[in-house]
Amino acid sequence: TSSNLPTAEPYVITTPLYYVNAPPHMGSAYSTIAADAIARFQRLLGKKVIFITGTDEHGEKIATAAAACGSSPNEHCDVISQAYKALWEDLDISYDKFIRTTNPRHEAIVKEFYLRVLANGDIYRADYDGLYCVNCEEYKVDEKELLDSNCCPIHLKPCVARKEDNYFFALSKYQKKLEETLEQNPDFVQPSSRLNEVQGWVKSGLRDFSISRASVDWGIRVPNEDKQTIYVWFDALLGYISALMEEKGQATLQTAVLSGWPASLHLIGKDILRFHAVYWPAMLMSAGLSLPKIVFGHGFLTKDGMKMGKSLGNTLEPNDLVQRFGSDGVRYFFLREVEFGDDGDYSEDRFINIVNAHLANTIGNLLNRTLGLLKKNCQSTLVVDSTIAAEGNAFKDTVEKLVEKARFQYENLSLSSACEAVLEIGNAGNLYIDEHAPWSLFKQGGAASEAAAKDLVIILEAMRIIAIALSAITPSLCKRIYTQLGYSEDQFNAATWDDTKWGGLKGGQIMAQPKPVFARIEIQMEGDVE
Ligand code: ME8
Repeated sequence: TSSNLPTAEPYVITTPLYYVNAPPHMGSAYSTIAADAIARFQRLLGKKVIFITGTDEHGEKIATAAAACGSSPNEHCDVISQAYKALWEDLDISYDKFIRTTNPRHEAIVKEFYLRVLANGDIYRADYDGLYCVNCEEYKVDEKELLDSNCCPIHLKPCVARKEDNYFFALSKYQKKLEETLEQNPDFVQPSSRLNEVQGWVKSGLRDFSISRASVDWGIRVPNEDKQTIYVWFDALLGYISALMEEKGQATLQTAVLSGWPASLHLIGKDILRFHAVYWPAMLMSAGLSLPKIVFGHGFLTKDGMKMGKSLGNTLEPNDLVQRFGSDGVRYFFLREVEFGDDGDYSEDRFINIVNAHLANTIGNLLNRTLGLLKKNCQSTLVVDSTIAAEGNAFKDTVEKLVEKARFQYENLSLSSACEAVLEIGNAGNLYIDEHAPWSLFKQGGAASEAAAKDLVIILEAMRIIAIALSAITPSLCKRIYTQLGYSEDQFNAATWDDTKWGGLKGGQIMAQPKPVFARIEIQMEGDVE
């Protein structure tokens, strides 16, 4: 029977599990938007996607943040974790699992994992003496990386000298295996410039790292120890596995792993590359679990050249952006404007220019003009199938090539180029309508009028294809386009990448009343009077 057939491997994609020391900012939103676009694209391809996000709630940094607000750590985590969920809702983030590391089921998984690594002989006790950055939650082993007065180069705050009796993970034992892994799987770390960086770290020699804290109370207890808690990173990374568990049933590594491990893609910022591409694979090897397939480290959103972040306080407020410009504008701008993998700077002028030019003009305006003409001349009804309308027409070939290009770029995680390819379809459509000028053909009547009616079908078919091919980037806008074309929301939700093939629109299909799908952002100049 069908239930005995092996199920296809799911596509498991993760964002970082964000610290709840402060509410989300545009940097956290950026990673999540990118992950969402990739998840949506994979769903279009027909994959069973498990999209994991969540919050990292233990450790010194969180305990300090809670105390500063006068809350208990638990209350504080509830509030901030909720703020993440609310923003994801406003940004149309289609996550499947939201894991909080204070979930008791996650804690059970962390302890089981710790005991496995211990049983494998990779945990020992020793004194640690070093410089610690609380904002990174990391001992700085390489003091050359620090700025003057032992300041952390990312957070610009002095690292503090710490001496503790801790448990250590024997990372150095995995040096050779990690070198081999990186050599044999050059796709493991992406983009490739980051692979070189990781190989450099590994080759320069790996040092064991401390995985417990005697000085921190807000954390998961080390099994059979009452004085030490597990280091946040030895806890949070396991969230990627525990998130896979069902809400009920046994909380064991085995059940979680069977639900979809290993991850297909960990999407992270380059600040936490060492944890994901060095520590995590070694931890997994020690516990006898498979490695994720790809770790992609994207760049930073910067402000005046410095990483935008909660600790520096130089952030851009995503809620504010969404309220002013809408989720589609925000998603589109960052995915289109920042070459995925590189750093990118935000400027409001640029934001408004790009979003208006691409979404309001190239796409929105073209759709609106075309539907207006169809209403006026054809009672909003398509005169013929789009396949017939496009017979022998080179425009169709152009669209097909661009769709192929977009797919290729999405598959390579080149999200900006994917947007570009889809927008090219819009540009081609604008060119086509301007060259053919159906509005004047309709005035001539007869055969000219028939040709004009076909031209409208051709443009609208291109719009339909855009609505699917861009739906991973701007889902709400694309849904509005699709329903303007006379489809239901359910039909939009059920569309797959196969539907980007030319020929979806059929003669007789009735379009909705034309109304703008994307409102131009009007700039309020300083000194403007209402
Ligand atoms: O590191 N530009 O959480 P975190 C782009 N809890 N992306 C940025 C960014 C910026 N300016 N600032 C932050 C942690 N990010 C750990 C992760 S995972 C098991 C534990 C994004 O809240 C980027 O993805 O500090 C970065 O890696 C992440 O937020 C750090 O989030």
